[in-house]
Amino acid sequence: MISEKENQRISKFLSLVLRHQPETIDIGLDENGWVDPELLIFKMNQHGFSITMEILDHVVANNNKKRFAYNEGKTLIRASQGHSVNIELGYEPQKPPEILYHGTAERFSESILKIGLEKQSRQHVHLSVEVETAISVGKRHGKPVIFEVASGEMFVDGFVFYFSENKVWLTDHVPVRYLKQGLKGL
Ligand code: HQG
Repeated sequence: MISEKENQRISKFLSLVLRHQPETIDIGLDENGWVDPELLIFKMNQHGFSITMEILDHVVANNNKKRFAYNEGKTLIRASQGHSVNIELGYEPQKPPEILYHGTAERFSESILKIGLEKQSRQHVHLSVEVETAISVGKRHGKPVIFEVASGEMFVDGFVFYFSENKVWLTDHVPVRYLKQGLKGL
């Protein structure tokens, strides 16, 4: 169908327009982040891509983190998390596991240990069940460090957690008292 390289190129561009800058191709997202896939294809093709519904299906199905999802009738498409644009994902609050992980770069540790985990430009702080996921997320920013988050305790204390369709845990802020830096053996 398309090469892995092309798959990644389209996927990266979809992340850009569906999470951060829909105006790049002159589309708007609705209040829940959705857009009509036909319109998305049309606009992408006006901006140097050559994609079809089959290709979009392929990218959605084969994305390594399942970043994009259709609604039930496949009349809409959106990114399942990771937005910096202000949209309401509409996930129901969920009880998280006792421990979750956040991977970041060493140079951010000092600030994180002072003020906790902030969502920065995104809409949520992103946490994972698997420590391996946190390590690879941390590596994107530099020399990785891992924080263990006492998410079970946070939940008991009234903090709200969401679980995205592609299995990323989301919350607004993690205060320092729920954080523990480092992992045995890392
Ligand atoms: C750091 C990827 C200083 C935070 C992943 C992170 C994820 C602080 C950076 C998703 C801080 C923000 C999100 C503080 C947080 N002081 N630095 N107080 N609080 N930070 O990219 O979590 O591949 O916005 O640790 O899988 O790295 O894009 O967030 O290093 O789920 O689909 O500020 O992106 O998914 O960076 O990554 P990001 P993230 P995709």
